[in-house]
Amino acid sequence: MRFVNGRQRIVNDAGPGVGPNGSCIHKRKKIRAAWEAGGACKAEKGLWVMKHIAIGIFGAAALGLMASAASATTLDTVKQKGFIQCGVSTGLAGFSAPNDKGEWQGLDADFCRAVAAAVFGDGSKVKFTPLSAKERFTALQSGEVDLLSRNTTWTINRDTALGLNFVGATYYDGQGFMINAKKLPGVNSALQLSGAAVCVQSGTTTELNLADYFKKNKMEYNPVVFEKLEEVNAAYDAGRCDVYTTDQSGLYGIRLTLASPADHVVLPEIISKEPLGPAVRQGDDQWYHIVKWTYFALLNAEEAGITQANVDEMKTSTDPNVQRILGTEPDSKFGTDLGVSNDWVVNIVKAVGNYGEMFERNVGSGSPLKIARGINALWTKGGLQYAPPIR
Ligand SMILES: N[C@@H](CCC(=O)N[C@@H](CS)C(=O)NCC(=O)O)C(=O)O
Repeated sequence: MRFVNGRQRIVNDAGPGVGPNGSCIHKRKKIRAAWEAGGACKAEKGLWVMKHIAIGIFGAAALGLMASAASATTLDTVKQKGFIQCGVSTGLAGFSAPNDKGEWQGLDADFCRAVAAAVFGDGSKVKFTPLSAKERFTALQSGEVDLLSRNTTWTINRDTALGLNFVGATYYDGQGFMINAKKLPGVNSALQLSGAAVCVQSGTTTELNLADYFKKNKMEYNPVVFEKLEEVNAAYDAGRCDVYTTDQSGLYGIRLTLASPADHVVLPEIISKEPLGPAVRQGDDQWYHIVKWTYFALLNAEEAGITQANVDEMKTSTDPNVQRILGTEPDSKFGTDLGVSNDWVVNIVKAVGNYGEMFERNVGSGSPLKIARGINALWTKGGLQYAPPIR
């Protein structure tokens, strides 16, 4: 097989992750040097000492403020501002993308609404921050967003060194390849891709798995790397690379946005495990539990047959499991133990439906993507989606 794009073209390598900003340290050093210089001048010595005392007092006050800000939980700050700031993608169909009215739609966007419904009883109390792959972790670490719900793979590095806590896998995925079948007739396996130019987004597990896969199979490839999704999509659509690789769900979403979707086929190989899920910052157990149990509530609701349409009716159910889930059993306190109201699951399901409904509406049969439930079916239906009980 001869590939049209056989030349090495690394278009925009994002490089390593963003570290802490050193410019403040530099500024602080400069200020200190200026103070020391002031201290050397005899006439200003008294003033210098007074200034240092004042700095000490203000510094202590500032530290006090910082300490109280640090001890304010995410739930407190979210409640105070009245909404959840949710980090999403810049626009990936099925997961998080604005519609023509500018409303964010998709499985990840709806998960943000589910958390808002648990916290506020109102799924609309969310603001969305679109983030590229490279920007997403800094946005969560710095507190710019309260929650990252952005087709992000749960890995050990992200769960430890990056200071995040993943709450689970809201979508079990794997990495795949897409080609333009008109341009590459006869290619029906990724193992035929040696020598190909491969479009990929930087700052992703995709980039790393791609290297592993070609190395393991002793094949050559030319990475064509961009930071922004629209750049990768445009390059692939313009035929600047032979192959597009990302999470398989992403390929189906991206295919819909291409000039002629029907020309493109997703190859059968899945080369990695990509458990995609929401993540929060480490160090705030209560918030972690709220987000984690929102996910489990969505699954438990589906398993118990509680839907957006029947949730009000289900409130009168005498089934003890349904009563525990919906907070209708006498002396129910699972919600308040979590830090939300006892009807939190009622509010979640009213806002977005149960997990199955969210799946079908956004990526499944009710969506243009038409992805089968597959391994994302409930464990009771042979899938991997399994939640601990509400009891
Ligand atoms: N799941 C992988 C890949 C996630 C990813 O960022 N994929 C790209 C390509 S589908 C994407 O969603 N881009 C959207 C954007 O940058 O807004 C990861 O967590 O590293």
